Amino acid sequence: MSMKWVMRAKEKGAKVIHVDPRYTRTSKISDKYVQIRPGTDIAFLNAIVQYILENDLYDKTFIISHTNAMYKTNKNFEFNEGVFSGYSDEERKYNTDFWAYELDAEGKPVKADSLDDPQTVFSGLKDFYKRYTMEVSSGITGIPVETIKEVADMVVNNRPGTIMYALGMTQHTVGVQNIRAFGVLQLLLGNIGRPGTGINALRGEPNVQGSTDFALLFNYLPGYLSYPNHNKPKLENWTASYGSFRAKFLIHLLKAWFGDEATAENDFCYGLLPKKNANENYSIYRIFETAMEKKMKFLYIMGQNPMVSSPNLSVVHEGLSGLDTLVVADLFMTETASFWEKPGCDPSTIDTEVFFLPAASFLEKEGSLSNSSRMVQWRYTGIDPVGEAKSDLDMIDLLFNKIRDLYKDSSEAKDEIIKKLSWNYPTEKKAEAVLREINGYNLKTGELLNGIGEIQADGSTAGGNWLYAGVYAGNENLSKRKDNKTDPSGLGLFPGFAWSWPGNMRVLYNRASCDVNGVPYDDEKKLIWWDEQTKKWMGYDVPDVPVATDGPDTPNGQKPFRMNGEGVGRLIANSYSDPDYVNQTARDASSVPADGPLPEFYEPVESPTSNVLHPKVQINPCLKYPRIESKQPIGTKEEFPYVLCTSSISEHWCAGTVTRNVPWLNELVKETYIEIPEKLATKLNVKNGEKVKVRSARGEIEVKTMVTHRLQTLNINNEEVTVVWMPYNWGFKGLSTAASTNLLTIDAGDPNTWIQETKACLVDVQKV
Ligand SMILES: Nc1nc2c(c(=O)[nH]1)N[C@H]1C(S)=C(S)[C@@H](COP(=O)(O)OP(=O)(O)OC[C@H]3O[C@@H](n4cnc5c(=O)[nH]c(N)nc54)[C@H](O)[C@@H]3O)O[C@H]1N2
Ligand SMILES: Nc1nc2c(c(=O)[nH]1)N[C@H]1C(S)=C(S)[C@@H](COP(=O)(O)OP(=O)(O)OC[C@H]3O[C@@H](n4cnc5c(=O)[nH]c(N)nc54)[C@H](O)[C@@H]3O)O[C@H]1N2
Ligand SMILES: [Mo]
Repeated sequence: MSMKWVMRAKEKGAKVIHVDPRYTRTSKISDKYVQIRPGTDIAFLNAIVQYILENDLYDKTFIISHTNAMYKTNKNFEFNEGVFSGYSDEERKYNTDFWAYELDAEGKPVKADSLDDPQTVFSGLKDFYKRYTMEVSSGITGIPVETIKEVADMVVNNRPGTIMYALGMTQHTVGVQNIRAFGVLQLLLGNIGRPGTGINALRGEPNVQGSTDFALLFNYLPGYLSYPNHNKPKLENWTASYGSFRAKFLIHLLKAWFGDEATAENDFCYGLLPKKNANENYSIYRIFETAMEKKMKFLYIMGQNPMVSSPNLSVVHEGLSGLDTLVVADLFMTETASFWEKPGCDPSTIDTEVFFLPAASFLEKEGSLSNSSRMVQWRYTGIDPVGEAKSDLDMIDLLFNKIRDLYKDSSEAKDEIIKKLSWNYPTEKKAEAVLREINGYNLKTGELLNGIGEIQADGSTAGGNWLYAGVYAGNENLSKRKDNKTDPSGLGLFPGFAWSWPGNMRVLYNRASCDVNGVPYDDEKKLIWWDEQTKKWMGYDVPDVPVATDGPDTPNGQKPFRMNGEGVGRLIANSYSDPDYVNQTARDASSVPADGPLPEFYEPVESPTSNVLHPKVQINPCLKYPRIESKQPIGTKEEFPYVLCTSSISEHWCAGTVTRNVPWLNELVKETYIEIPEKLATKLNVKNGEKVKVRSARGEIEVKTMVTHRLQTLNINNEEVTVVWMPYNWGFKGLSTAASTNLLTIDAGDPNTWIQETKACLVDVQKV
C-alpha cells in the first residue's frame, strides 16, 4: 500500500535510498541500495549525523527555533566507556533524572547565547558523535565508506526528505534507539513537521495502530496513559507522576468504564484497577515464561498464533503445556490451538484443556480500523458469519455478561471490578455503540463530544479513549467519510476522508513547518500559519499548537513539540517537565527512552564480532537477558558463525494461518527455505534446492536452500561475515506445513518495548 506513494514521489523526482541486509523488490526500484549488517543502523546513521555536524550541513534556523540545541545541559551529563551518566551496574538501569538541563531559579531551562557554548545540547551532541567516523561506521556495518558519504550527501541535498521504517529497525535490542537515531538526523535536517518530511512507522497488521491506541500493550491504558503500578495505589499518586493534564483523561476513561459507580469521592474507581508490579515485565515473553513456571493457569488468545510467530518456540510450547486452560479464538485450527500435536510431542504428557472458538473474519463483521497515519476508517459487513462463528466483539460481550452473572452474589473485594463495570451494549449495531462510547459523551447533556477540548476532569464527561474524541460530529460517524476529491492544500491532506486523531490532524508537529513568526518556510507548500488579522493559527491542516489563539509572541506560540515540557524537539532526550506547564501537559516519564538520551551503537546479543567502540560494553547495557538461563542460551560466533535474519514474504501472511490454507498462495511459495549467498553455498558444497540443517543455540531444523545474489558476504571489522535469511511463515498445521523458523530465533527484547531480536541471531548451517 505504501510503496504506491513512494513510486509516485519517484515519478516526481524524489530519490529513494533503501538500506537493507538483503536485496529486495524495494531495492530494485531504489536509486541507491545500501547493504548493511543486521543490527548496525545506529553506527550507519550516526556517521551520517557526524558528517552533517562536522561540515555544518544542518538547518541552523530550524534547530535554534524548534529544538533544544541551545539549551544548557546539566554539568553531570556525560558519556563514558559505553554508558551515560545515571547508570546503575547492579540494576542494569538508568536514573533518567541525570539527563537534565541546567535550570534557573524558577526551574526553567537556561539557554546559551550561541550554539557553540561548550555547555549546550548542541555541543554535547558534537562531542558524542565525534567517534562515529565513516571508517568506524564502515567497519561495524560492512558498508563501504564511499557509500556512506554518498548517502549522507543525498539526504542533505534532497530536502525535504522523509523516512519510512518498520521491522528492520524495530526487531532489535536497540529498537527504540534505532528510531531515536532517525529523530536526531531529521531534526538536524529540519525534516519534521513540514510537508514531505517526518519519520513514518509503517504499521504491519491491519489495525496495529488501533491495537496500541487501545492498550494492547501491558504498560498503557487506552490513549497511551501509563498503566497504574503498585507505587501508585491512589489517583493522586498517579497524577503526581503523570500530571493533571493526563489525569483528566484517566478520569474520563474511568467514567466510561464504571459509569455512575465512579465518583470523585471514590477516586472514580481508580482503586479497582489491578495494579501492576512496577518492576515486572508483563510482555508476551513473560506470559509464556510465567505459564512455564506454573504461575499462570489460564490464557485466552484471540487473533494471534504465537506457536509460529513468537521467537524461541520451545519456551512458548512449554508455557502452553504448563497452563490449566487455553482458549483460542481464531479462523482456523492453528498451531497454537493444537500445540499438543506438535511433531515429536507426546500429548499424553500434557494436561492443558483447550477450547477453540471459531471467529468471524473481517468480511463478516463491521467496525473501525486505525492505520499508520492514525486514520480511523469504517469497514462494513460483507456477509454474515458462517456456521457457528461469531465476531470477537460478540464473543467478548457474551462472555462478559455470563461472567458478571457468575459473580453477582460474590462479596469479595477483588470481584468489585466485575460487578461495578458499566457494560451494556445493544445486539444491533454493537460496533457503532462501542465507537460512540470511545468518542465520549457529555454526561450532563447526553450529547456526543466534539473534541478533546470538551473533556472534563470533574467526571462530567465519559469516553473510552481521549484521542478519539471528535470521531463523531454530532451524530455523524466521521470514520465513514469518503471524500477523496477535496484537498485545498494540494498536498494530499484530504480532510474530508475518514478521520484521524487528534482532531483530524494529518501532520503532527506541523507548527514546525513555520518559522518563529508563524510564517510557513515554504510558501508553495503551506500546512498552517499564524493569521495576524484573526489572531489565530489557521491552515489547511489542524494546527498542532497548545492554544489556537496564542500567537508567536507568546510561549505557547513556540511549542511545536507540545507534549514535551519545554515544547521543542529533543536532540538529546531529557526528563524535563515545566513547573508552570504541569497543569496543562505534564510529561509522561515513559517518554524518555530507558536506555539512553542519545542513540549509541551496541552489538546484537548474538554477534559475529566485538564492539569496537567499547569492548567492555558489548550489548545494550539495560538489557536483562537471559531471563531464564536454562531456556535462553546465547550462542557464540565460534559455534554459530552466520548471522540469521528473518522476515515475512509477500506471498504469505505472518504466521501463515490464513495464507497457508489458500492453495494458490501455496503454489506460489510452497515451503520454507533458507537463502544463502553463493560464496557460502560453494563453501558448504550445497546447490539450489538441496537440504541443509540450520542450528542455533535454541533449536535445529532442516530446510531447502535457495542460493542467491541477494545476500553477499560483508567485511566487518576486517573479518568476513555471512548473513543468511529465512521466512518465518511456516508451522505444522494447514495445507502447507514445514518447520518453524522461530525454533531458532532469540527472545531477547528491547528494554523499552520488549520487541524481540528476530532480525539478528547466530546460526550454523550444514549440508545434510
Ligand atoms: N504480504 C504480506 N504483507 C505484510 C505482511 C505479511 O506477512 N505478508 N506482514 C505485515 C506485518 S505484520 C508487518 S509488521 C509488515 C512488516 O514489513 P517490513 O518491516 O517491510 O518487514 P520485514 O520484511 O520483516 O523487514 C523489512 C526489511 O528489513 C530488513 N532488515 C532486517 N534487519 C535489518 C537491519 O538491522 N537494518 C536494516 N536497515 N534493515 C534490516 C529485512 O531484510 C527486510 O527486507 O508487513 C506487513 N505486510
Ligand atoms: N522470526 C520472526 N518472527 C516474527 C516476525 C519476524 O519478522 N520474524 N514478525 C513479527 C510480527 S511483525 C508480527 S505482527 C507477528 C505476527 O504474529 P501473529 O499475530 O501470530 O500472526 P498472524 O498470522 O497475523 O496471526 C493472526 C491470527 O489471527 C487469526 N485471525 C485473523 N482474523 C481474525 C479475526 O478477525 N478474529 C480472530 N479471533 N482471529 C483472526 C488468523 O487466522 C491467525 O491465526 O509475528 C512476529 N514474528
Ligand atoms: Mo507486524
